[in-house]
Amino acid sequence: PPTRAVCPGSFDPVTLGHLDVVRRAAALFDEVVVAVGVNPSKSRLFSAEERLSMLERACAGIERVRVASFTGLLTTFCTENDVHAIVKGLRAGTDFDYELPMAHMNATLAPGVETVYLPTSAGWSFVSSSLVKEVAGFGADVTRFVPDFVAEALRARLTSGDA
Ligand code: COD
Repeated sequence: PPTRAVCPGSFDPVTLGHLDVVRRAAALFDEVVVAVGVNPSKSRLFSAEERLSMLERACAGIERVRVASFTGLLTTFCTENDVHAIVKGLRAGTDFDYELPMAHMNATLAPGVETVYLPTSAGWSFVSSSLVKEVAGFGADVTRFVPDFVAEALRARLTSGDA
């Protein structure tokens, strides 16, 4: 049977670090679903619809990748979509400390769904959605860290006064 993995995240917004992990996951599995977790109790800069449409545009050229969103548990999404692996990127030890309990929890909730970690590519090791938002908010050029249209969306959102 085909192997199917999920790359889950908040993607608020998608960065070139995320896309690097997605591309590398696509080389390892038959199909990769990039899934935006929608948690209405968390405040985000971009709405779920905006995050999804930015991801769709960013992933359009990557073969064997599709984009989806989910509410509720990641493991429910995995079971319902016949996903066998959860792929996460690790930037530093702090990512590992945050991710390991989630891997154990997810493995307990959905036995058989494995979590697979990919070490960040060195060039993206310091790139996170939150730092990109912070420096973009101070007017820095973030086109080195996110797709051009995401940089434009950040500029529009962070200078419009409604952030
Ligand atoms: N290089 C490599 N990897 C990176 C980089 C980079 N520069 N930047 C981010 N990543 C990786 C992150 O390590 C992460 O694996 C992934 O990309 C997504 O990152 P974010 O920040 O967009 O997303 P998170 O960490 O906020 O996503 C959290 C989830 C939505 C996956 C999580 O909260 C979840 O599963 N929620 C659903 C509810 C649920 O099931 N909860 C119980 C979990 S046990």
